[in-house]
Amino acid sequence: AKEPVRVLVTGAAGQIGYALVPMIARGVMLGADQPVILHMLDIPPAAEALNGVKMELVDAAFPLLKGVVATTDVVEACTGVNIAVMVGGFPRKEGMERKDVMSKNVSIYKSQASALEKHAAANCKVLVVANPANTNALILKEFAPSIPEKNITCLTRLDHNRALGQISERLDVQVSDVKNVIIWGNHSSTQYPDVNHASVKTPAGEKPVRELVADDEWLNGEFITTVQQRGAAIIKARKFSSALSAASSACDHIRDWVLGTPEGTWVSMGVYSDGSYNVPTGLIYSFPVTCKNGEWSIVQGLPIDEFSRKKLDLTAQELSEEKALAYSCLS
Ligand code: NAX
Repeated sequence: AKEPVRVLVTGAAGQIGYALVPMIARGVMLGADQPVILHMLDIPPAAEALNGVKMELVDAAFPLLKGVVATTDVVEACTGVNIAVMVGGFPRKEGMERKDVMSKNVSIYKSQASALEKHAAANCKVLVVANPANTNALILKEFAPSIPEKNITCLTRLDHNRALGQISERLDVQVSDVKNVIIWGNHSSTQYPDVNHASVKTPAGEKPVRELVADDEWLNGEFITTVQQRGAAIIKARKFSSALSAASSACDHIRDWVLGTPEGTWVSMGVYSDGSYNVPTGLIYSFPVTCKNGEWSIVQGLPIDEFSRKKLDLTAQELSEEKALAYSCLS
């Protein structure tokens, strides 16, 4: 039998946490043959609710779940973890300045970076979900210098999956037959959902999405804004932000990273830029990646047209500004 993998979920008493922990305990993230021990962290005001989540995990009698740590102590939470899913953060409340929200999250991610660096298992893989996701991940990277930068990522898979969903609905095809969309850049409304290299499996073989949709106006307009603004549309409809789709996409992100992407398929992940596609280094930016043997690599050599170039640069620009704002909170 396999040794259990320890998975940390921060903000585990929140909405995404509540959807995510049962998925992990059922094997959705790491496979149906992989036992897990869940580490759940939240802050003291949420301690009682967190304990309620722990009670429900016990009550669900998940065969793969070999233990649960529920704590408000960041050191206890981080000790020995192999995977860390960082969902906890400070939300933007009405009337708050961007700088104030950034400042709260910078201090959270700075201290959690140190705890992970000191106490997590060697080679721990980190996924930051909490917003501003790319910049929180960058702060975590800066303050955990001994964790390899390849191990620190942020979630743009939800945006990627939203793009697949929109194409599938538009063409009335199975979502599993659509592949290789790309989310470039920031997990924000400047992200660029790109279908220029995406394809659909048809009885006549793989066909480009652009050819099948045959409506560049929609693909360059409404499709992009729908994906960019989907989070707001969910809040409007549900009165709460996306939770089940965020949790499911976080599982997809980790599963593909650990177990690999299928041959011929790529996914989107926020990773530390190495300058590929002339994206500035020093940013956590979403790229198309393939994964093998527990490592991601950026898909190289895709042609970028002028329309796309502008959009790649715009979202990079926003990330540079967020980075500057985050650094101004440190001093
Ligand atoms: P909730 O407010 O329901 O839950 C957040 C939880 O984090 C709360 O239980 C809170 O007590 C806890 N928390 C706060 N500070 C903490 C700290 N220092 N250490 C540990 N826990 C802490 O928010 P939820 O809807 O679950 O969303 C969580 C985060 O995901 C938010 O930042 C949200 O903006 C972000 N999202 C990111 C997405 C992505 O694709 N990257 C999509 C979904 C979501 O909007």
